[in-house]
Amino acid sequence: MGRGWGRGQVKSDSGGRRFGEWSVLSRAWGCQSGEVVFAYAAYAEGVAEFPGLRTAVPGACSGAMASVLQMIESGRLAARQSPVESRHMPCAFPRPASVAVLPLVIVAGVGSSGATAAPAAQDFATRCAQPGVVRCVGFDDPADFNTGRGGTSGAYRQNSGIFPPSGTSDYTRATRDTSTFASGGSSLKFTIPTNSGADTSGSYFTNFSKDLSVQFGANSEFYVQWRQRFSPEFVNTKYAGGGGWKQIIIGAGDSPGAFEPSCTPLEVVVQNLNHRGFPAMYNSCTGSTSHGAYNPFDEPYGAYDFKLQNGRPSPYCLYSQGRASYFPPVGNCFGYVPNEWMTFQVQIKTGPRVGDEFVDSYVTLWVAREGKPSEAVITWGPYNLSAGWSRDDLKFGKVWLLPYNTGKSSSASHTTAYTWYDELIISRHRIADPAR
Ligand SMILES: [Ca+2]
Repeated sequence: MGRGWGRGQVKSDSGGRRFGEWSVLSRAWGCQSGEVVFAYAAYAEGVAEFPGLRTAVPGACSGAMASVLQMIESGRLAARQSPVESRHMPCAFPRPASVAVLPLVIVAGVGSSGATAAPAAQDFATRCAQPGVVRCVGFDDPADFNTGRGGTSGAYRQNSGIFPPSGTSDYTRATRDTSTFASGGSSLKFTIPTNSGADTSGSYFTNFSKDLSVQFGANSEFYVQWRQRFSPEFVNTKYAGGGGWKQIIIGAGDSPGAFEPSCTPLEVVVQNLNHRGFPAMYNSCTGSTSHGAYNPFDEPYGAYDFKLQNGRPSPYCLYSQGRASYFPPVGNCFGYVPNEWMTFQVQIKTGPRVGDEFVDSYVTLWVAREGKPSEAVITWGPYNLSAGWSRDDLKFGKVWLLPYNTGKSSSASHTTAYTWYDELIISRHRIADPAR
């Protein structure tokens, strides 16, 4: 088994193409003592193993990145997928000639998700009535706001419902709002109070079906669409300590007698990563053979950059644009817009299970502004989604809606913010955009 550092052993492809037999095992980055590293671990299946790295752009240092670096160096990645190495290199932009930079190995960002074109816009009731729809939640029925046994337990061990913020019995932060809604007379409103910790507001969850019969394992395909509205404060605040609020976690469904938490190997998450103001995605709470936990869907681009939303056309949505602006005319990231009902749709198409992964899978994210057609934002794959142990046989079957913000400091004061959800649909087929 040959292994080691070497320029000649890795071939580059800056165009985002899957490259030959090489695959990226893991990628992570971080900051420590003013240095930035990007660590790559790659392997050629059945042939050799090879770790590589490259330098990063300045300004990349942040607490969130540091935590990822710690994950590398603490051995959590190395233990899972030897060999993984990280090395410190000075921040460099553009990179100095004196700093050796290995060419990149690139895996994701191309291929076909097989997603069908969206049908013409339809209202919520019409969308829910389409063939293939497995669950619709309008947040118009009091039962949609099931708080189960109440107290600190909430809807634990139930099919759907609400959790209060962890350790509390506070049901004022995830509520039914009859004054602001996309349709039907009410919505699910989360309040993000000042001085709240990471679990700012609790969560809503639902299984894909009431009898747990509809779940998606290997070689399957499903779509999740929801409407979401953001207060200006929610979009514009960079919460101290926080890694950015989540929008949705799509993860393992319950089985009889087993209540699955939001943090599962399968989880596919949409998040306002680092409060950049636009949705990004990652996979897995545990990692698996091909990649670590919280594996971001950001695609290496050129010699030292990333596409943070790889489905965006030129001028793309690039990490380097953050120094000026991620948004038009500089960048082309699809950002959050306050005070309107945006629409989000995630497609997950799984390939066969191999070991602890659904290999050759695809994930797509579309986003639409209110009254506008949806646009592709992230098109990811072929990619190995983490699947967990075979014996657990976890399948996608549950969604969590929540503004959870990992690391958020409860000692920091911020203006109270709000986000609303409405018109949640889970379907076997592509879901139409909402009609005006
Ligand atoms: Ca509604």
